[in-house]
Amino acid sequence: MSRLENYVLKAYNKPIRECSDAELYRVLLDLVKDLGDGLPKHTTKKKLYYFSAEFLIGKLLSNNLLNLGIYDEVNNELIANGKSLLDIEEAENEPSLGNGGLGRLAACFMDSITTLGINGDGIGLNYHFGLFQQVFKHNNQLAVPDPWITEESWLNRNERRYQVKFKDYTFTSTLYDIDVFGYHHDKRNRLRLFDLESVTGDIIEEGTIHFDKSNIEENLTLFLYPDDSDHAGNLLRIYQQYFMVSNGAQLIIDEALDRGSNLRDLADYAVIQINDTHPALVIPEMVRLLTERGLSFDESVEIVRNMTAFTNHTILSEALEKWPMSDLDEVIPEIAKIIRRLDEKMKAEFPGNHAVAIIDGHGRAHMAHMAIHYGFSINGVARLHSDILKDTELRHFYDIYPDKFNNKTNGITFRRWIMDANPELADTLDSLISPEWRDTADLKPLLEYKDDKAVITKLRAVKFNNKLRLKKHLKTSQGVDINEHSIIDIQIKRIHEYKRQQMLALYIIHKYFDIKNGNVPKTPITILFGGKAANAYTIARDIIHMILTLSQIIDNDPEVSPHLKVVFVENYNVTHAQYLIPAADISEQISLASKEASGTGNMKFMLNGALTLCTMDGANVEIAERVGQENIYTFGRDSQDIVNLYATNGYNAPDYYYRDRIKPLVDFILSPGMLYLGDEERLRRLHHDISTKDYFMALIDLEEFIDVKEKMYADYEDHDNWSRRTLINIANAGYFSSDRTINDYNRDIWHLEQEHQDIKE
Ligand code: Z2T
Repeated sequence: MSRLENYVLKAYNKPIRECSDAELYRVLLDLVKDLGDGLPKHTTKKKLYYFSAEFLIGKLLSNNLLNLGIYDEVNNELIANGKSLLDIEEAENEPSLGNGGLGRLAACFMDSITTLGINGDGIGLNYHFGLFQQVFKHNNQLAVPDPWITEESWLNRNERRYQVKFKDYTFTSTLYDIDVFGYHHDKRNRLRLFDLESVTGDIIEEGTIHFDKSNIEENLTLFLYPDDSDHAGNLLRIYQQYFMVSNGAQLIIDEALDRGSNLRDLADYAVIQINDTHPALVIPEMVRLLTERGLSFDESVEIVRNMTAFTNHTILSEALEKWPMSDLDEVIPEIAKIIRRLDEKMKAEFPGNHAVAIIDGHGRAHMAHMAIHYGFSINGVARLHSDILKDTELRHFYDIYPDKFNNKTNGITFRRWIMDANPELADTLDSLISPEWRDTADLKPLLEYKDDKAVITKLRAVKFNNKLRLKKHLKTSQGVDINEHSIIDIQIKRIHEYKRQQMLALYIIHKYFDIKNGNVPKTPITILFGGKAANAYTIARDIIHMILTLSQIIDNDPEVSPHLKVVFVENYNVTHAQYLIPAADISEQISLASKEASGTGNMKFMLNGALTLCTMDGANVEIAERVGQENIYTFGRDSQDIVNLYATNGYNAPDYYYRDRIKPLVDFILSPGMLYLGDEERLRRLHHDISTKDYFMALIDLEEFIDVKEKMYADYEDHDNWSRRTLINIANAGYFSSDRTINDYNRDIWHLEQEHQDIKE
């Protein structure tokens, strides 16, 4: 009897084929957890702690089976019994414990850390409600709570508890662990998610996200903040952050003592990577804990400095956290005191250098500044971004600490983003270049086939099958029909003005006019958007509304709809991404240059054989460098231009709005058809914003964008050459494996030994 049959029989006393998908999900969950418990523990002295407010892990079942090396075995057995893993995974809720790129990066990193045999845990919070679920009603985004935790889940209750002291409360935490398995590796790591017993979810009214923000006891870990690099935080956010880092710091000390540390040598036992500033309070907290245990302040500060490294993920100033000292005094007065001492210490060392102060002239504490002074490393997430930090945003810090600055270009885990999301492409690669790429991420050998007609044809067939799979998925998930023979052109990411979804919408208006004028595209075009807007970010919600209304106008127009379709995927998340990305022909990476720190969707599309349409921003620069100008479409002002325009106030939206090719497109937002179907207030506000302010300069690159898109669609008609270029993109994607990124972090920052004990099948 097989392992699975055995588990099923024990649980339900019946054979596999008589079980429901939900029953099989439960059994597989138990089976994987038991397998995990049987794996050996790490034994190294030094351990990594990756602190992050977000871990956007996505569904775990098939990924865990894959990493444990039993995916095929289990899948085949299920198929033989008339079941399918894909259907079974429908029973799993997606844990959406992240907003976007930053949280997903943390999840990819945990996969790679474990796969590379590094002893490292993730430290975070067990939010009872993940990022809100997006529902469209009357072409508007509504935010509905996401109670993702069910009776059976990947969470394992841990008996560890810690006291966390605030001015008005002392809480006792609870801890939940989620196992992280490495691919072809036999030692697991864990996500350590701290929680509070008194948070129950009872204070949520059915279907709303309103709750009593002053009731800290009942809502501290209730919600993930729906912010993606904008909008100020508040007291509850300080509560969350301190709760996370205090638990994490206590855990580090306990585990280090267990492994033989005497605290003076703590930096030999632990290294902390802080994922943007959300966990920066770990610095004063660790100082507090060490001084409480008898070390001097200066000694403690040096230990903490030697064990803490900081990653910056944005230059948008709204997202650089600055806490009013008065707020810190109100919530965590002891920590506020330590921050004042850290500020004095640094001011004594750099007198008169106001640009690098922790506490500024308005009494606000700059979390990034604290993390740079009192850590040993600061890195950006793509080469261009790291250069901008050095030259512009953090240049005063670069002047005093040149050696702390380094770059770590982001990456993505190939386990989820090709093996799991695109099995047909993965199998095709196996047959062409041998399955070794699954361990090395080396796809370069594929280049040998770039002029092989049969291979090119095969890649095209794989892409078509993935379009069919997406078609089926969209039909069942939102009742939408797409044409599998159309060009699939996708922009999926958080909705933000700097990412310029509004610019793509203006292109669509151009195309709509063009088709009305009789210029029908040879191949029909489907443009898909996906992404959530922070609910308080009005203009972002207006952009969603505009696109939904526009798509309705196109659907209703029989002259246009056979040639152009616009779909806004509802509730975009990791699960949807895994269907969308493999089906794409065109990857839209059109942020205003200098604003997108890296991007990681760009890498996922490239790996899955889409061609990139992009500005020279974030990691797009490095993608272009690797594939060569013939295999990518770039346009628009470069980051130096844009940085200069901001510095000199040199952009004036009306200069562009009144151009002949632009004004009719923007004005269509207020056309009778749009106003008839849409919400006048939203449309007027958006039109006014774009034509008078356009803070993120959607209009500056619009004409070039239209021209390059037309060229791209025309080039698509040379099918063989197009597919040949997708092959070149896939072959050059190896650099963007997060295994490479993590190797770089380890070589330059963490210096941990890797335990190599492969469980190769
Ligand atoms: C986020 O997803 C990102 C940056 C943030 O700055 C916050 C959030 Cl929630 C505070 C993104 C960047 O926008 C993106 O360019 C980058 O690829 C990603 O982080 C991972 O580094």
